[in-house]
Amino acid sequence: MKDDILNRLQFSLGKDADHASVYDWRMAVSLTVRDQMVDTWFNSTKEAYAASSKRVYYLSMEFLIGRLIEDMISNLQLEDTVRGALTDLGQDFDEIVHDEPDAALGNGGLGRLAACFMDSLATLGIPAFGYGIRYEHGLFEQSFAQGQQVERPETWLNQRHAWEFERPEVQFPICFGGHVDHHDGKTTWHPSEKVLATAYDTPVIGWKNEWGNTLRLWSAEPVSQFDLDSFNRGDYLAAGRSEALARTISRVLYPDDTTDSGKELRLKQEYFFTAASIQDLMRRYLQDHDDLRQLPEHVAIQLNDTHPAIAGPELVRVLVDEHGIDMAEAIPLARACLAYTNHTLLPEALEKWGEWLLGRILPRHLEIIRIIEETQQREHPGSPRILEHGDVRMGELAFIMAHKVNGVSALHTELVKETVFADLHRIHPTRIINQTNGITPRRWLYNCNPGLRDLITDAMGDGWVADLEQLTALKAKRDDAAFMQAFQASKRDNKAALSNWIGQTCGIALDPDAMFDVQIKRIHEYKRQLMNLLETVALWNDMRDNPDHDWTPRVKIFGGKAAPGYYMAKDIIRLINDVAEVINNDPATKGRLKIVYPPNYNVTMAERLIPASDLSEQISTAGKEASGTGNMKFALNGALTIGTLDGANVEIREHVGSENFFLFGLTAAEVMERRQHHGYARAAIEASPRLQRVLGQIAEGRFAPHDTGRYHGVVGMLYDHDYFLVTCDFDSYFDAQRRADNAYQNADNWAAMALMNTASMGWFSSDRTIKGYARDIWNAHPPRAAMDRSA
Ligand code: 26W
Repeated sequence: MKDDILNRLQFSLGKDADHASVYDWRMAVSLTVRDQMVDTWFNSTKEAYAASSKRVYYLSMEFLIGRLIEDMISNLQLEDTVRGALTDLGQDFDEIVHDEPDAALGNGGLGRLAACFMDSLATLGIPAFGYGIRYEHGLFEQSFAQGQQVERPETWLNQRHAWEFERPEVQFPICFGGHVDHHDGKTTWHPSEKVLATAYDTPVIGWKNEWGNTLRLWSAEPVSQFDLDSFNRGDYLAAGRSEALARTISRVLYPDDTTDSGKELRLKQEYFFTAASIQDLMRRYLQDHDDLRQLPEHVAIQLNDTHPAIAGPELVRVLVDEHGIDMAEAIPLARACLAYTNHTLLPEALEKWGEWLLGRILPRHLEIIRIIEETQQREHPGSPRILEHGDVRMGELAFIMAHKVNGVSALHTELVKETVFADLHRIHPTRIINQTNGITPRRWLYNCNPGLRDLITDAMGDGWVADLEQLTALKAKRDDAAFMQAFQASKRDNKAALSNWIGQTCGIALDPDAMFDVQIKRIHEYKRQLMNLLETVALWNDMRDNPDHDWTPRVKIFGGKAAPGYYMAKDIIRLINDVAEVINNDPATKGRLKIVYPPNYNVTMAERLIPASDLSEQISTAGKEASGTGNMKFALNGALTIGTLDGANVEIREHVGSENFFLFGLTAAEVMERRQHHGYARAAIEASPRLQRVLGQIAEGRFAPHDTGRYHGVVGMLYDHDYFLVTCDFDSYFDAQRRADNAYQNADNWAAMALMNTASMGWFSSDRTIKGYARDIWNAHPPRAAMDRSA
């Protein structure tokens, strides 16, 4: 290993050890490790061809990968080897690992789920491709100026990306605009604009390097690089115009995670990667097959939400216009290949494109959508329409063009059947199924929590890493004092390490024995960071009013970005920082209460915060969080959940036991019922003196003395609107927090509850989730029976 690293340093980086920077060492290590996986990758591809296996194609606008270096090293079981080699070379493994920028090609839950799924598909040995966009700029960098979020372009590609292979030979033309003409039964699309999609491949190697799949990300390139005539005329801007325009398509990730921007460029991004992916999978299929009617036997396409829903019309277009299959046959043929996952019920997140816009950008597709609509209406008169009020509704299109539609938690799937797709569910009663989300235990325990990992592996071997339900064996350790001692110590060590990091990065001193209460996720009103903040102020008031009480010291940690155009979310960020400024400098509650909000929350920060957490905040308004996956990561790492009966919280509580979960709040049904009562917010506030006092303090500018009116909007919203029932759940939430305080006072009992969480989270492995998709949707299997863990 040592020689290989030095070799790469010399011949790939052109550096000798004495002059190498951390970047150089990281690249040398990464390239050396990458060398070790290429065989597996090649052999897997060959095996899939040899077995003419069915392939899974996971189409997603987002892959929230984070860093890859640790994942690659541990999946190849090379950690000790690399650590040893670097030590011999006088280099620090952790410093080198931390030098890698996050690949932040996603907004939040949907993007991270796609990344976890890729790891599980490879670990299970199921032949698969992830298809997405190679954004030049991922999710923006967040910093705070006077407590307010500031966005700056993210720059992960300013450095070479060690893990990707450019594939200049894999390039497809992508067309836009123009018009369509029909001559004697033949349809021809005459596009007005064309760009090229070039592939960049990242190998996805499973646990223990047994199988390798590919993440293929498309980058937009101009058909013609450079307009020499304009240049010679001195019109330099014109010379580069077509290039700039083409590259715009894969320039940047849209930072909205719940609001449909409706922007033309977003539609072009969605079609760009979808069309490139379909051309690529068709090319691969036709290499070994010539009868397209067998396509569904060999191709399973999963649509990660509606963002790639244009795949339906695009596949039909290719089958009909390029392969001469009859429209009436092409539609069911395409449907048999396609499946769609819904990740949200929020009306503003359900994509719909103006018919005029979609018709202008994709004229042939609008024609095909009209035919799909007619076919659906003919086969199911009165069925909900795709085309409505001049809009193309992508949810209805995805549903109608999919043979299976799934929700991402048991509760969410029921709500999908009862609300957003109720009418389509009545017409197609077997199409909607549930596949509760999961997380990869490789990244979210094995890599991010080495202390707990080693404790578990010493106790039961490492079988759990690829078979997480083995963790149930840990329940027997509850009465093993030595084990429980070590279990508590590993959490304490993580908290001490985090306290150091927070000290360095935020300049705030933390007490590692305090309860670390953490809420990390995108900022959104339905996730109710505001309710957490209000409870914190109420606790502060009580601590000041009752200084002699034996308070459980509490550290409130927030992390999360707001979509740049989401002003209420930005006000909530500012309020959290303003309140932190006052409370953190209040001598009356020094050592008892601290608020920390490290800027630029991302995957790597989650890996740092979650292993050091005691309490996991999963407090969304019931019926609004489709699943959540952070909730699973916390529980797996021995944090207790305070939460509502929402999304996957319901199933987590069923698995860990209600006695090991701090439940509060209205249920989804009660939320719907309460909304019928006009003035429910005011009534709730009047019924809660504690809440009233807190809202009064915020409204009068207690946390913004130089701008007292700063939060009139936020408080006014709670009194007059409060759509997410913060006011109605506040007291129940406050009481649950006090129950957590009391429980934390008994460290051994808390540790026992934490152990029950870790031991009971095996079912929430994304390996289990992917096995469900493979069984119930894709009918896909690992070609290598040995790896067929679905048996
Ligand atoms: C069109 C803009 C846009 C972009 C992204 C709308 C909606 C989205 C995503 C669907 C939002 C998202 O990330 N949803 C989250 O998906 C997770 C994975 O299934 C769930 O665990 C979360 O509950 C859900 O909010």
